[in-house]
Amino acid sequence: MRGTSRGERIWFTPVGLVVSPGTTLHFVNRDKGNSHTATAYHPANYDRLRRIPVNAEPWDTGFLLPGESAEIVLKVPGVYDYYCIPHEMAAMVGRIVVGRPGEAGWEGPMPASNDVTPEVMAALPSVEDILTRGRVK
Ligand SMILES: [Cu+2]
Repeated sequence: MRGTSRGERIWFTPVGLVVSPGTTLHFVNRDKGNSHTATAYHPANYDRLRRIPVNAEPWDTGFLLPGESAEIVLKVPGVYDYYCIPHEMAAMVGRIVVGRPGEAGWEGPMPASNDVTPEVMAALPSVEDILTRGRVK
């Protein structure tokens, strides 16, 4: 989680990442000027449409103050999209690919819907790009 000193721009970096199933991920707020969340798109989180694999556990870090962090473990293969609650409108979103397409149970990415804006969809790197580069800044 990053941001400019006056908060004109905020973002997740990397915005796209591929990991193996069972990897522990740390969300760290390195933005001195803002609190952020990393929140999975899922009905359990504010009744959003699911954008993680059907058998995956949804997560919501809650608000992380500057310097705070939270960790999650992603076990189910597939594509996970998440957002920052106060900054989703600024397209502060990210995508994690767990495993590779074709692995048992692999699911995603979810198609566009009325639940997310075109700006959010445009900010999510493609699965192909993430798989090719490993991490998208
Ligand atoms: Cu944020």
